[in-house]
Amino acid sequence: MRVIDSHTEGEPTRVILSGGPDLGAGSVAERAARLARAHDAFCNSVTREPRGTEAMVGALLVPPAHPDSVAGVIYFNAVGMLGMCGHAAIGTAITLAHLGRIGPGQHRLETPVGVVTLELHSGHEASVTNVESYRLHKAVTVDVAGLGPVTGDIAWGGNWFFITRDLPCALDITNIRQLTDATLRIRRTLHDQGWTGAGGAWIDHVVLLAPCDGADARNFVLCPSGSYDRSPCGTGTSALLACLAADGQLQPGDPWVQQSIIGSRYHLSHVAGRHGGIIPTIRGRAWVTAEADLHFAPGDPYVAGIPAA
Ligand code: PYC
Repeated sequence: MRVIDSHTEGEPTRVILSGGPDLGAGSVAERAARLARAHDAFCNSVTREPRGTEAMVGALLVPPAHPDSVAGVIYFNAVGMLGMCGHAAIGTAITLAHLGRIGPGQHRLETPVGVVTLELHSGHEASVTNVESYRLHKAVTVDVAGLGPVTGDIAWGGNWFFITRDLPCALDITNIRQLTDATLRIRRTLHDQGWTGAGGAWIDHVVLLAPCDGADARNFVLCPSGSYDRSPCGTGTSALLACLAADGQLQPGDPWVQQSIIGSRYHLSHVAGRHGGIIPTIRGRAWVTAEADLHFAPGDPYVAGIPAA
C-alpha cells in the first residue's frame, strides 16, 4: 500500500495513493458508507499502531464523482470515519502538490459531507474553504462527574463539536492528561444525557477554549479516538466561528487566529453561508514527512492494528 505521510501544524495525515479497497461507483458519501460498513480492517491497519498512531488521520483518495474535481477523499481515524478534516485537507493539498497533481490556485475536493476548495499558496501553505458550518444548540449545560456544570454550544464544522470555555485547568501542554480526562468525561456525559448532533449523530469532538496572547483563542480538542488534536482543528474552529457569527461577535471577513495546545496556528475568516450558517476558510502549513510502502506480511498478528484501548 503506497502512502504519503505529512503533518499539518503538528497533526499527522496519511494519504493512501494505492492498495486501498475497491469501493465501487457513486458519490464520495456512498463510497465512505461502504468503507465504514465493510473495511474496518483496512482503516485500522492504516491508522492504528504498529503502522499508525492514535492521532493519525487516514485520507483515502478515490476518483471524484465530477470531472472538475481534483479528487475525492475519505477521512478516517483509529475508531471510524470523519465527515471532513481541516488539517488532513491541508495535508492532502500539500501532498497533491508534492506529487505534482496540483499547482497554485483553487481546486475542488469531494468529501463525504460536501465539496471543499483547496488553495495552494507558496511554500508549505494551503487554505481549505470548508462546508457550511452552523450552531445547532446554544449554551447547553451538563453536570459532569468530578467537574460540575459545564456549559457549551453544539455546532457542526464538518464534524460535531461541543465547545466550552469552562476549563478544568489551564490549557497548557503539561496538562494533556487532565485535559484529556476532562473532555472524555464531558463527551460521555453528553452522550449519556442524550445530546447529539443533527439526526442523532454522536458528538465525537470536544473543544476547550481559552484566551491567548498573540492569537484570538487557544484550544484543546479531543478527537474521536481519545487523542488530542495537535493542530488547532480546522473543523472545530469552523464550528467555533459559526457560534461567534451566530452571536454577532464575528462579521464576514473578520480575521481569526486560532492557536492549538502545542502552539501552532491557523488563520481563518468566513463568508455567510446559503442556509444561515457560515463558510469558513482555514489557512495553515503542512510538510511531507514520508513516502512509504506499508507492508502486511502473512502471519503478522497485528496486520489490522492493535485494538483501540
Ligand atoms: O482539523 O478538522 C480537523 C481535525 C479533526 C480531527 C482532527 N483534526
